[in-house]
Amino acid sequence: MKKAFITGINGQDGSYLTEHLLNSGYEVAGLVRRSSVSENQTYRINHLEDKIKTYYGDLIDKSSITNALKDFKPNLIFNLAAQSHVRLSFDMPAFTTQVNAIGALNVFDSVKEICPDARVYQASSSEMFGSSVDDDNFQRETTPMTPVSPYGCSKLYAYSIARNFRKAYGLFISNGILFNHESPRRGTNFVTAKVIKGALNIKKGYTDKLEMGNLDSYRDWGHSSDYTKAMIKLLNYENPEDIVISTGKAYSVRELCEVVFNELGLDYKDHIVINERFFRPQELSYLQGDSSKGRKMLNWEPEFTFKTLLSDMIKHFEKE
Ligand code: NAP
Ligand code: F7E
Repeated sequence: MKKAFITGINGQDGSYLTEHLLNSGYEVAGLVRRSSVSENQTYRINHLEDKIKTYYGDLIDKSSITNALKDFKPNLIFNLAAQSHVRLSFDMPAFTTQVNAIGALNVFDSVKEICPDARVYQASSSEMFGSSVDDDNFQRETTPMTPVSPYGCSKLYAYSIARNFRKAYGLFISNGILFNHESPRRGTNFVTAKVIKGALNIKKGYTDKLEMGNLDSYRDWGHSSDYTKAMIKLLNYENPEDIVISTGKAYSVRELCEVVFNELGLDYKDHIVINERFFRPQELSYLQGDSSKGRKMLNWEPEFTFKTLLSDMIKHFEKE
């Protein structure tokens, strides 16, 4: 049986990835940080508790990674752990860099020492493109990377050191350059889940306002369940590769608000209040991914559209 090890197993992507891997017959283990309220931290994977093995550890503590790899002996390693919130990366730039950049280096260095034949997935991000957009309004594998946040800079380091370890030491490390992806399991301080929760609270009469930041940025939003399937396909591809995964369609945050509020019979203009607190010191204005290389290579297509993604999330948050 093939064995997969996931850092960030209890995150949004980690939980979907674990389900897909178990359904395909993999044995799965993952790294979980120590938390003072552990039952809240593992809510996304509690339903899988009996089927997986977890190790306490932290990307900043390399010995915790090497000990887990020595014990579990995986064939596949998915490095998903990160401080993944872009605006918060401006408040915690050093911590974000320690976890996302040095943490990734700790993973690759551990693989080199303990299991150099294992295949490694690095969770790279469209945030690495920053202010670069090709003339046709898309970002793709060849688009220059000019990140505009501490998060984007930290992910660019991890992406680059992954490529360096691939060439220098012959390790099988692939970068999945994923555009925004959401789900009912998305953290509620990311914009899709925040707008949906906020609109539902207004509909239920709990409040009348929702405070938001910049409504004029554009994102290419897909579903985490679709994107985690692409991660597995990427590690089962014959060579290590760097590929973009996206839907290819961009919408503004304003359009997101319009669709969600309309769906609930509300007008977003009556309820949204702009608060500077939610703006970033530097904004990434436009993301739209061209994933034609990955679609062809991996025979992958997303099942969810922008509208069905939002419906799936609304249905979930309505029950809360
Ligand atoms: P997420 O829900 O925030 O999950 C992040 C995971 O990393 C959580 O399990 C978290 O554990 C863990 N973690 C954080 N710091 C850690 C540390 N120091 N040591 C060990 N584990 C740590 O993020 P996601 O949406 O699933 O994203 C997965 C990965 O893809 C991340 O690397 C993210 O940066 C990247 N990515 C995401 C998107 C997207 O749109 N979702 C797009 C491109 C790339 P705790 O619960 O303990 O915090
Ligand atoms: O913001 C705007 C905000 O925080 C999206 C992460 O998964 O994708 C994600 O990063 C947009 C931005 O995601 C609010 O300014 C307006 O333009 O949902 P977000 P993100 O920053 O794009 C990338 C690819 C990753 O890799 C990251 O890990 O929405 N926006 N008002 C707001 N955003 C938030 N969070 N809250 C607001 O009130």
